[in-house]
Amino acid sequence: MNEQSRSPEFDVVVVGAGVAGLYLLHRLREMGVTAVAFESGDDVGGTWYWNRYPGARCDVQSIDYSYSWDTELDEQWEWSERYATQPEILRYLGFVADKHDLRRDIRFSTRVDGAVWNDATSLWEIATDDGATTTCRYYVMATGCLSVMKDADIAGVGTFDGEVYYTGRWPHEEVDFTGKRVGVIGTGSSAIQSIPIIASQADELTIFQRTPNFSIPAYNGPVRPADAARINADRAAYREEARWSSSGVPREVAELSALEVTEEVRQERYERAWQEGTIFSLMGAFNDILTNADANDTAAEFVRNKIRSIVDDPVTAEALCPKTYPLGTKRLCLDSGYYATFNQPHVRLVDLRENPIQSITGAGIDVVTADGATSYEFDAIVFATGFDAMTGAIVSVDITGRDGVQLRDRWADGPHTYLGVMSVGFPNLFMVTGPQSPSVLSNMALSIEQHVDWICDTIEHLRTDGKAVIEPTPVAEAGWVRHSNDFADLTLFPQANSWYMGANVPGKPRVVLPYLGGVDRYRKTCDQVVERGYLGFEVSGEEGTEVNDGVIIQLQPDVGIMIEFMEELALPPMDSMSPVEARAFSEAMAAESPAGPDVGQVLDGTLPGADGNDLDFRLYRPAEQGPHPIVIYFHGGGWVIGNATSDDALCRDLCVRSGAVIVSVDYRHAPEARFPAAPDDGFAAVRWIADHVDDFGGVPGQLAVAGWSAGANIAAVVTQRARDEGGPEISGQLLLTPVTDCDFTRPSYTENGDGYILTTALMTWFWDHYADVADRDDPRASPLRAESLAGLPPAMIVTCEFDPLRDEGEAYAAALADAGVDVRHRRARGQIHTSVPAVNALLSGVSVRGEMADALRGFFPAGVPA
Ligand code: NA7
Repeated sequence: MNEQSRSPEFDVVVVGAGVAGLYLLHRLREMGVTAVAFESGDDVGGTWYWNRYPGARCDVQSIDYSYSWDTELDEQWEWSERYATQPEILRYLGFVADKHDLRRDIRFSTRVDGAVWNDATSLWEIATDDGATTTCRYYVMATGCLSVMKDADIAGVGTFDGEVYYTGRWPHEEVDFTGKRVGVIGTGSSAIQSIPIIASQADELTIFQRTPNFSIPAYNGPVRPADAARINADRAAYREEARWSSSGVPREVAELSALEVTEEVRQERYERAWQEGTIFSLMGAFNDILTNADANDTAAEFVRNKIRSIVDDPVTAEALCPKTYPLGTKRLCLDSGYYATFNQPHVRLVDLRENPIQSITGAGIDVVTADGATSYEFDAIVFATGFDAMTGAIVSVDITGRDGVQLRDRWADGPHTYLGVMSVGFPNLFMVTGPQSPSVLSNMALSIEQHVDWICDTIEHLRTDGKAVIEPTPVAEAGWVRHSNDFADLTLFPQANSWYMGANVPGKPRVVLPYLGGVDRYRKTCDQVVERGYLGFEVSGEEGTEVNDGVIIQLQPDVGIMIEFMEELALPPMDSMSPVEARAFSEAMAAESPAGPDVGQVLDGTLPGADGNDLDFRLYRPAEQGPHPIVIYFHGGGWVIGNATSDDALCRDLCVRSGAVIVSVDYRHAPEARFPAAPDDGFAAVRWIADHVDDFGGVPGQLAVAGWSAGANIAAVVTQRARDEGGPEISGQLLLTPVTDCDFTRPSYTENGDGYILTTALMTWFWDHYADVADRDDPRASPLRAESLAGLPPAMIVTCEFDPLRDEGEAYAAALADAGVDVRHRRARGQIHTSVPAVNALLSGVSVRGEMADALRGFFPAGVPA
């Protein structure tokens, strides 16, 4: 018998008997595998077992925050309220445990202290606090996202002589504050739920607030008839809709920006969302509340005004108004009378930003004041100070993976996971709703089911395939962490010091912990990983090891969404159209695109082309006082489509960011005017503008060129001609995804020739309209083929990872550098040919455009106002 075939005591060990652990046990039993769950509490319930503080409730409606795997439950269990209290949820979980006889597989009052992977046996050895060790093939952490309390990092903790309570570890027996002076530290969800109830009992209640939270009324009561009707009409369909919604609760998806409606419409929507009383309604009122600071502020101000209208004392009201972070980037709270509690005479608020806690004393709490300190005396102090969220429960166990590596060390700079489910170096260890999964930003009950199903299906797959060990690859994991961070970077979440960011725990790395792509996208991705043969995993068994390496999502999140959207539209490919049709089509698309930013002045005019023809131009002048350097810009469109105004948004953006005048000049198009009409016009325009710098409000000697795609090709050619044909002097060239060559055999063509908007077929169509094959070697068509690139002005070249033109752009950057030209090159990760210019449509290109503008400023060291 070899080591690997040694049988473990259990196929699966589960840690935790909360919402996740219970469903896991059920599924595993159904699969016919042996499983045991260790639970430190003496009953089921997990978070609902521990959080017994007064007023504890779910903040997702109970009809949603409930199991869907047992459809009978919906008939057998009726929630008494929209938002059930903790005792009711605990009863529900107990009911489920009884119904499915799950307790017999749970070892209560047993804590897992350590887990060690044994490479020789391919088993986990689980150590529990009763001194026992249990071996298992698969080890599943179903430990919850908010189960390890954060240390109360306050001086003097432990010195208080009165009663001390922690919301996260509330006593099982009833606590009565009648007649007592009570202090509550913290104003998160736990405090906001418990404060009105504590206030109704206590003689005096003092709340110590470090950061105010946004809270909206739960309007709790019986399930609303409309909600009941909706779910009862077709429960299965409702649950399915929830699975494919972004938050795990079916909702209408907002299509409008908060900034594109009138104030009246905005207020009306916010009021409707407020009355709905769910944590998702306000955030979902518009499509940009979590991505656009200005949009967010309209919603935040709405809530602040509500607070001001509820709280009588204006100073207290202002102190309760959050102003230091965007709405929703700290967990939005749902309350039942929280703000109105502050109107009661025996309730007071201590704003710790003004008067920080000095220390906890035997008698109460001392805070620092302008003239020293004030002491508050209490009979009881309640710590509602939160949790070491998402990673705390996982790293609090000594988990030792391959080569003796501890998970907590591996995650010292933040969690590293693949799909939030597994981590490299920790084979067969699964996490339910781990970091970098939607978890706390979604309906947890639903996300738990999805994770449990995925994990159980994976175990089943391994068993039927005769495999025993699964582990993500470093490449797949790094890709997922990057993707999760990319999503976060599109949002306002990083702006808050929240537990989502790990910022509530001193010393914890500051990274966005939950996955922000939504439940639907996440589910689809997990499914795709499976469909693609467990992409990103190494799987092994007696017959050897199979590695299916790769990254599941490489595109920037918003670029991927845009491509999906375009695919859904199923538009005809441009290369199937005539040039006239293609131009009309592209104009129609442009008309739908968001506008660019405002600039100081926009001016339209004409100037002479190479052949006595008129060329339209549009000039964009910065708002700052001129004169300004001038950048002559050539639009994209494969020499066939586009005009002086077709890249309007990009030109505005460049103007605002660089502080230069941008002159977007048209040129004659193919096939009506084939090569070399376009670069001839480009060169004529540059010469003419150079001769009329004053008329354009420019600074003599400060003239650069820029372009995108075929426009960048023209910019590059013009720069060479200016060098070779006696000027004008060009200070720099900014080339965004340029066409530099006529060779379609480079890898970027084969890798990205289909599926990323600009296709090989379309490039072929462009070239065929533009230039005879015999002409394509000409450096005026393929500037990479110039005899020499020496002596050209500084260049900034941007290439995009998923662009057929990527490699020729990079070849040009390399050739320029070889020729001694000062070149800056940025390969934009996860971007496609058309995404960087998509101003105000895609957010991920912002940093690239910022760098482009920086480069422009660098071309004119002295001339641009800072
Ligand atoms: P939260 O939301 O983390 O709230 C904890 C609160 O305690 C928050 O207001 C903190 O202020 C405050 N706090 C934490 N440490 C201190 C110290 N040292 N001094 C003063 N104030 C402090 O935890 P909850 O239990 O309320 O809610 C957790 C989640 O459970 C909730 O979002 C729901 O999803 C369910 P800070 O904001 O850090 O300045």
